[in-house]
Order: sequence, then structure tokens, then C-alpha cells
Amino acid sequence: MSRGKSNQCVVERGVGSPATASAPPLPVAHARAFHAECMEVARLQICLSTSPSGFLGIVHHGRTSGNPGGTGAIPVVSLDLPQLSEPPLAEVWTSPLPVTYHQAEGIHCAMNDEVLFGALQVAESPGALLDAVTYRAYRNLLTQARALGYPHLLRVWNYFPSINRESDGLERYQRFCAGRYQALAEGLEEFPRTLPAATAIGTLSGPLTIHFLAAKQPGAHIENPRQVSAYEYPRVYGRCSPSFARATLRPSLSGAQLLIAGTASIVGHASEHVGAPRQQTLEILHNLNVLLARTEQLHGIDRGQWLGRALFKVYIRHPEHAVTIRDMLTALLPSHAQVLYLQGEMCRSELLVEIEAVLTQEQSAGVSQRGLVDSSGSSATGGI
Ligand code: 3EB
Repeated sequence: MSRGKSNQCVVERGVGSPATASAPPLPVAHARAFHAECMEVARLQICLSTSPSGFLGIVHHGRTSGNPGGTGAIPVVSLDLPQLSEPPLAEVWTSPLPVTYHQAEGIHCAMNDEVLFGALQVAESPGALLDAVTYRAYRNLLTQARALGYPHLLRVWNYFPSINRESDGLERYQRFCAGRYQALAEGLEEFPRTLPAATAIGTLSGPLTIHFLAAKQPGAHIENPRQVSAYEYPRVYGRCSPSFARATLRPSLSGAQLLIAGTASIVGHASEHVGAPRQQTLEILHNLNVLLARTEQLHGIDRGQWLGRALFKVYIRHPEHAVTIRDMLTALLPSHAQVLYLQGEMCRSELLVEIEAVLTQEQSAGVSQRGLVDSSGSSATGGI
């Protein structure tokens, strides 16, 4: 490891902490480089057969495979995270700019002039430990992204089975965190300031599956003042802290985009409302509201401007909580948002729900009275 003592995986407070530094000037792109949306699988099949250009990547959920084959070069991710609503939806990443495809070292890439969407799967061979598997996957990812000219990680999604299970005396999530930490601390310039927003969710089955968005220009990584930065979590949660930012902002003249990391019912560094899915959901909305307020404070984009395309992914540990959580979010998330509900396991066993999002600034940004997300239904959390 290039920094710190070899057994020190928790990032020390104050070292390049984005919470204390003022926002560095960012290059502003002219055009939006990507779009994320949900699409009925049946409609996607038709799009792929009629006009298969402009796709950066496709993410399928649920074990009901039947996923479109023959997509050729397009990176396709299949995750065993059953969808908790009908009809079956695919998550589709598209590009308004021309796309080229590349495959090397097991990483499928789609690139345009601004960003690279990459996907890789690594089987855990018997006897291999998840930290070693994760370390190699991240080394490979960093090397490829850099070689192709996209050295700046904007967003990473991590999925693997049995996330809370112990393996050789350590929880698998902690092994994952150790491998990721080691590779990123060694390979990411200006670690931890440059850590991307991320998701880490347990699937029901399958290989370690990682997909990511990297860019030629850096994004701005944003922390949540209501939460201890994950990379500064105390060691009680694991010897190596989780290497991710709460959100990444990508400015653009045609509307900024905000990539929000998986957000759980964590305040400070503690899990709140153990056993209470409704309260956890409200706490998450409160966290999202505070993150948007922080984005406004640092980058001047107020909450009323996130009225362009919005995609939320909601991971729910127990399918029996789906109706309650869905009914709440139908009322509390903005009506223009697309929301995908998936069954998945959070990295702490007491967490029952987690929400991530991709938000887009409306081009002619107006000011809305209502915030993007409404947590005012809770007296415990209050609106902001
Ligand atoms: C948390 O805030 C909840 O390890 O990449 C959320 C998003 C969580 C990403 C990761 C973990 C990760 O710590 C868990």
C-alpha cells in the first residue's frame, strides 16, 4: 500500500477531506455525456434490434434471465436482484454522443468523447478469498480505464452474493472493503478525495459483478454533513473503511448530473431504526435532502433544479417490506422520477433498505417550492 501503515485502512480525518476543503474548480462539459433510464425489457428488445447504436450499457435484474442475447459489443450486466414490481424493467445507459466499444482483460467498455461505461464479472473460485478477488478486479478496472483515457472514476456499482456471511473469520463485505481499499489507495491519485460514489449490495447468487462510469475529466465528489464519510468510519465496522463518496457531481452546460451513492439509514456512522423499515426509509430521505442542500451550498445548484430525468433504485432486504416502502416512496419521491424496486442485501445486516439515484438538472432550471424529496412526513426526521 502506498500510504499509511500497512495495517491502517481507515483514512485519517482531515487529510484532503472534501468536507473541509473548498470545492476545486471543475471543468464544465458542453453536453450531457450519458442518460440513465428504466425501460420495459420488451421495448428494449425492439430498440436493440431496430437501432442498436448509442447504448453505453444495460443492467438486467432478477433471476428470470430471458435477457436479450445478441447485444454484441454493448456491456450487459446481469444481477440476481429480483425486481419487486411489474413489468420487468431494464436499466439502460445511453449516450447522445457517438459510442465505441472495447473489450480487454474481461472488461466490457463503451466509450464516448466524455465517459466510459465498463462492466466486469469475476467468479470466486473455490478457496479464493473475496478480498484478493476484489483487489485484482479493481486493479484491472483502474488500469483499463486509465489506459483508455478515462482516469477519473465517477461512480461504481458492486454486487456479490452472501454479503453478510462470514468467510474465514471475516464478513464478506469486510473482505470486499479490504480488497477495494487496497487497490484504490494504491491506484487512485489523490485518494481519498477522488473516491467515486458507489453502491455495494448483496445479490442472491452470481459472481462479483462491478460496473462503473469513468470520465476524461474529474467530477466533484460530495460528502453528507449528516454522515461520517464512509472512508472515515471507525474501525468497529471493519479494519478497512468503505472506499466511496456520498455523491459525484458532473457539471455540464446542458445540465449537471448528480450520481448519488447507495444511501442507508445511517446518521453519523450508526445505523438508525433497527427493525423499522418505514423509519429507515424516512431517515434515508432526510439524508438525501441534506446531501442536496450540501450540493447547493458547494456548487450552487438548488434542489428545485433537479427536475430533469431522475432514476432512483431502491434495494429492499425483505420482499415483505416492499409494499410499505413502495407506497411511501410513491408519495414522497418526485412524480417525474423513475423508480426501480429490487430485492437485495445491504452491507450491514440491520439495514433493511437503501436508495441510490441519478439526477439531472433541468436545462431551463426553474425554482420549485417543494424539495426534490419530501421527508416532511416524519416528525422524527423533519423536512429541511
Ligand atoms: C453506508 O452508508 C451504507 O461499500 O460501496 C452504501 C453505498 C453503503 C456504498 C460501499 C456501502 C457502499 O455505509 C452502505
